Amino acid sequence: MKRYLNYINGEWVESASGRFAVNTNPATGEVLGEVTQSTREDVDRAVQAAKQAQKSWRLVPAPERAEILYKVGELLKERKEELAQILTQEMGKVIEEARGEVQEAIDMAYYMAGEGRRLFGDTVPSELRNKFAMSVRVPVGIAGFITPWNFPIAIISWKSLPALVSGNAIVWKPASETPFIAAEFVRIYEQAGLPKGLMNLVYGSGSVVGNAIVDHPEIDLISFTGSNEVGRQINERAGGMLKRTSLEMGGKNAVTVLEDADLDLAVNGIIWSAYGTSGQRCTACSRIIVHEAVKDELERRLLERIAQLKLGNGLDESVDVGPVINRSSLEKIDEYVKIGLDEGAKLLCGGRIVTEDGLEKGNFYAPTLFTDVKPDMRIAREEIFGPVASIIPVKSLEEAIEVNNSVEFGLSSSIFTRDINRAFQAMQDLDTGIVYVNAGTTGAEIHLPFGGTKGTGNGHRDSGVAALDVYTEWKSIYVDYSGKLQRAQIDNY
Ligand code: UN1
Repeated sequence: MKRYLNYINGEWVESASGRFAVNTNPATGEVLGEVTQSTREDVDRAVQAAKQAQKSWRLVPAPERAEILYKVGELLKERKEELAQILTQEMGKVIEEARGEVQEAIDMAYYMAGEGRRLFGDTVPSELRNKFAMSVRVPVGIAGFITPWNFPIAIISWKSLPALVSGNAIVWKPASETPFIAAEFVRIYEQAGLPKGLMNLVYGSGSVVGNAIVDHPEIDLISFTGSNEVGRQINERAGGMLKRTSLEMGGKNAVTVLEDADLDLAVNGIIWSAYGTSGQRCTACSRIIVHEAVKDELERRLLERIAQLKLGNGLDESVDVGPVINRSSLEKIDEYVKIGLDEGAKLLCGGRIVTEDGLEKGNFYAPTLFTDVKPDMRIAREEIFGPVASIIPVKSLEEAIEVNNSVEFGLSSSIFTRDINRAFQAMQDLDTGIVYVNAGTTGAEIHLPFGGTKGTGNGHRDSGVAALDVYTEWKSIYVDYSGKLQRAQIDNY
């Protein structure tokens, strides 16, 4: 059986705990290998290595650091197909989407490598004569990463590439469900020539390894993507130590379909964003807010399309919807369907765990659609993270926006309309970090900021140039070349 070990200070090492956890394929239940389970001491060793390595890394010119990122991009590109296969086997998403996810990491590598020659600060006039003023970005120090299984290579690329190009070192705990792709990503850094100690991988549970990262006094910042519940705990623990936290959490994203929309296009956008990745994206569409004039027609077309979706092992190119990540997720989704039925929502299709056609060994849930859902029902407010969408009828654009904004999350939203005035009204009033017009709620590109308002995050952004704000401190520098004491705010007035 394949064994996966920690990567600390440039060495693949087993935890002293001697414990291993098995990793399985969610489509087949097959055991893929086992993974070392770490302790607080392992985290501390990783932090000491990171500290040592960061001392010299911060002095390496950023364009030189970026050379390694270009190499990472090249290696990812060369190994794209192989990485996509690994990703599908341990995470379950269909192979086409897995390729897309690896591409997201490639894009991020080249984009952040370009930052090596930018990392812009400001040069501004001083208010005094013969005095020079500028601000530069400097690394924060050691970044602790806790990342999820749903985008196991894209999300770590959003975090690690900007962190490294700006001169930080990393201690990373990947999700327990996706350890293999994590190891491959680290191997790519290794092959690209990243100096030892800058990228440390520590496997284990959130309660041991995750907490050890959050609590470690020498880790300067935490970047986390995952559930709200865990994000809040992290923020409380880290907040007391005045650590910077960048949190990317839940979503309850809606597609709004107005009465003038191109319905075929809207259906395509909804199917892709509600049932793609089996609904396990933070950006997934889980609410469909529809103008009552087109509700029946939209339902009819959606049902027709859902009936054609093929469930199965994501390695099969003809499959549209893969499994969900594990048994407990399957049960949680099923529980939400029961809650929806109890609340009086009307089930149009799906609503069950699939056990036929040889799928019984995997975690398959039938694509599910509810209608006549009220905005205050739990299925319309809470994140389900599975292939379940709810139709909520409304009478106007204003009502649609109100419903869209009524949830605690604010990640992504979308509107289908042909009316430019109403499209702009929506862009202005939809309270989410990402807004799409005439496209579904998924598909963010890496050179734009990724993140959300309200309960989705705490004001930071992953990816885009905004990511640099997470991994750098501003240093303001004044150079007085007048040769005398000049007092700001005094001598010039
Ligand atoms: C996520 O679900 O956490 O915009 C990330 C998208 C992808 C990233 C999703 N590019 O759907």
